[in-house]
Amino acid sequence: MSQKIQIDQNRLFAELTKLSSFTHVEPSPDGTAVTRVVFTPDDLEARAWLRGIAEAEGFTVRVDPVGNTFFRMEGTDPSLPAVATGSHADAIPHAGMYDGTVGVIGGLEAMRALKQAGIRPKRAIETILFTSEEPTRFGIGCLGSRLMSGTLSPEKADALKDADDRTLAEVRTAAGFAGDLADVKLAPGHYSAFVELHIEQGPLLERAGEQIGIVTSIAAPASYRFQIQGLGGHAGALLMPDRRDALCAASELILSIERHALTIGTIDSVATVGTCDVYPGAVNSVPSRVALMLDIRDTDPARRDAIMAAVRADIMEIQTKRGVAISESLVNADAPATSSAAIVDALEAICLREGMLYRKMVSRAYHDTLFMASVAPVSMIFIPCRGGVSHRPDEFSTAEDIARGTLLLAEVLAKVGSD
Ligand code: HGY
Ligand code: MN
Ligand code: MN
Ligand code: MN
Repeated sequence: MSQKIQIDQNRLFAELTKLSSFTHVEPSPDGTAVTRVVFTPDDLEARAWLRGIAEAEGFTVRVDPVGNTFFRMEGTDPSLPAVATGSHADAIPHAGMYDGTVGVIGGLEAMRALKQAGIRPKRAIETILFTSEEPTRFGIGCLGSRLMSGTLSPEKADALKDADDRTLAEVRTAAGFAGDLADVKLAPGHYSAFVELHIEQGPLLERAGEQIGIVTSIAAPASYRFQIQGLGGHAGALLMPDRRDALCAASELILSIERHALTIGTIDSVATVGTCDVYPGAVNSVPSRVALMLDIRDTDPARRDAIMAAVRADIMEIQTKRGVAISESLVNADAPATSSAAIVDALEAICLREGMLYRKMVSRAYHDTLFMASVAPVSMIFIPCRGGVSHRPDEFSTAEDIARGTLLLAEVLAKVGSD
């Protein structure tokens, strides 16, 4: 006879806190930050520690050639495809301790709670630790889930380079992840459902006093590299009329991107230039070259592309007016994802039964679920985060909110695991 599912809130929060200790420690002006870049010693320490938790529970562990790690609890019918949850444990520089990790620790806790309650669905349950959800090291997000879903070719992936000009192939092999990336791709129907638990990374739930977000769709992310080539020179001797200052041209490009995202007419369009590398980078030398990276997203990819077309028209003008050459290269341009109506309905039914205050909503952040959506029916569970803050050291979610989201996750895994 199975009992009520109990989430061990204290253990959950203690494990999240421990996980945050695997970090590249550096003084951070804004509080205790977490930095855990893929395949660094901190990432490998975190992976080993998570593996220890899973093995102590008797879960089996599988690691694929790019380091995606699968913690598995068997069901009663091994012939059936499993259901899965999971998220990421890598963290961008100076980040908080909840982005991604809530979904990994929460997944392990949901599995332990089901086991503890004597609930063994017919389908196996897996918690997936996805490799490199953040674009920090190799410039593209969701590396592990892109390869699992076949959205990124193994050849292109292995040729990606980090800031030290080291390829993914070199870095992953040195970190102990060998093998052919072609083996990462999942066979069709490998999972019958995938549900990710994640902090909202926005303010809507907290503002409305709601406890749960049921994600109905995920906005479509794209990223581009721009190189602006001007003419450098001496900051004193090169007179203004003779200049072709790459940084001034880049500034006009950045403001063009902001203007078109603001004026396209919807709140669903967002565009960010998050990195700007200036060459030669000396105070008394006119910038000759600038490299920018643009992150642009929208729930409607056509609108996202319309913004890019408007920016390209401005680029033509900037080049002529300033005598610079601006080149663009695409990093990724992904489609949006739509959640499975059946899983959304299951989540809603559990919220109503358990008295959880919820809303259905769009995810404006991307997640591994965006790519899992092409290989399985998906949805996501959001919990509030204080002030909607994320990707900052002051990112915070309460133990109660994390436990509630984990309970909902355990309940929905039991449900879809029995379908
Ligand atoms: O950028 C994102 O949306 C995710 O947090 N990596
Ligand atoms: Mn360390
Ligand atoms: Mn993130
Ligand atoms: Mn995340």
